[in-house]
Amino acid sequence: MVNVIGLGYIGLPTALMMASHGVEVVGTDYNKELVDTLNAGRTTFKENGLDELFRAALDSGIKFTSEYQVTDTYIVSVPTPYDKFSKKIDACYVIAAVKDVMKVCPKGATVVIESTVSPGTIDRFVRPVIEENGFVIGSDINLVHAPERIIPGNMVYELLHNNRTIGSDSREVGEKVKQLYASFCQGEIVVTDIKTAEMTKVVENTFRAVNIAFANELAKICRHDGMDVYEIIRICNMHPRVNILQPGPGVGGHCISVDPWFLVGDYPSLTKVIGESMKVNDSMPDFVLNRIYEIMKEKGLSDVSRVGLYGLTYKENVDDMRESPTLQLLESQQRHLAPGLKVYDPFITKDVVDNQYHDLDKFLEDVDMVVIMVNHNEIKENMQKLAGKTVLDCRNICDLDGVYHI
Ligand code: SAJ
Repeated sequence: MVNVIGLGYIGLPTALMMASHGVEVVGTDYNKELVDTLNAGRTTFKENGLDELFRAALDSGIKFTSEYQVTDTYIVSVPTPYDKFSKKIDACYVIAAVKDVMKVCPKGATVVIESTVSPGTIDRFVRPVIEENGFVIGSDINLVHAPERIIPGNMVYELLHNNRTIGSDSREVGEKVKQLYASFCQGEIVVTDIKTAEMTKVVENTFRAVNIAFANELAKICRHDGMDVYEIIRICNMHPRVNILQPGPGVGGHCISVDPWFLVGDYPSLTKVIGESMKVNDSMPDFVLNRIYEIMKEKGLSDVSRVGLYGLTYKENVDDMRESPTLQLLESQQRHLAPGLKVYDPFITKDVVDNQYHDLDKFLEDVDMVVIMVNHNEIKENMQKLAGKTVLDCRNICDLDGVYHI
């Protein structure tokens, strides 16, 4: 039986996927409310195909609880934030989860860390916890790192089809865990050592962060000198060896905006490109805010409270607001003591910020300028409703006349 620890954005779909592919699974989370919601037959976030997967897993007998189980395999999938000051990984949740696993796990168990961690984290923080509990790693407890790679918005498909990496001290243990993931994963599963697995995961997200930062910097250059960044990127990407990502209002989520900082925190003198890239991405909400004021001036608009931000989540078609550029922009605007901007997002049904709307038509009635922050399908489908408004399109999805860009 597999005990999946942490039933958030990664742990839950992973547990469901394994259960619906014939693995006996118990999901554990310290958040009792979350466990109650799952036991009441409801998922805790929106994701393509998640509800269907949930039902299949329930039919296969998955269980949810707050208790750690006595079993032979544990998958730890808890958040790994970074310390805002040192930029280093904050491994407290991983450490706490492994400590709790140690209280119940029998000799011979395998502990798989799925959470993204910086290279060396498992050596520095996880091994000592296991050893302090009197276990010898390799003979009493097997330790494995199997970082997840799925993208919110397409998690279920990617769980099935993405290639995976398994890091282990021993090839035999790595191969055993590979078989477990192969119960559902149709991609190639590479077995390597733990530190290489740690580094590859962080490098993948850093590569994407640096590429987005490059696009964001191009957007700033092009804005400065009146060039069309989207047309330039489109043409450059026709070159067989160029693949530039898209500029945007900022980089959010718990991954691309977090993981590269781990490297900056651990290797400060060696991460010039990465560090500067993260700063460029972090500067984008302020860049958009300045752009709003610039456009308002040009259009003779003086009432900031009649500007509306369309989109509150960190990216399209998800209900996840972690590190959302819209939230960053609002925070920055509040520092200017200006009246609040209005906000609407079809995916956010609870009240989370001031001046938030839950009805698109009412939101549009109350604003003269709309800032497209996220490329939700719903926004694309309702684009005609923005006709006649001043529109700042931060995602290059609006084809109305006279639209402004970042
Ligand atoms: N963004 C841009 N321009 C782009 C692409 C993205 O501004 O061209 C922005 C998005 O709007 C969003 C942020 O970047 O705010 C991050 O979104 P994302 O779609 O790039 O990535 P995440 O954070 O949702 O998921 C990433 C993925 N990593 C890679 O593609 C290398 C996913 O595969 C990982 O599993 C995930 O991080 C993770 O959990 O680590």
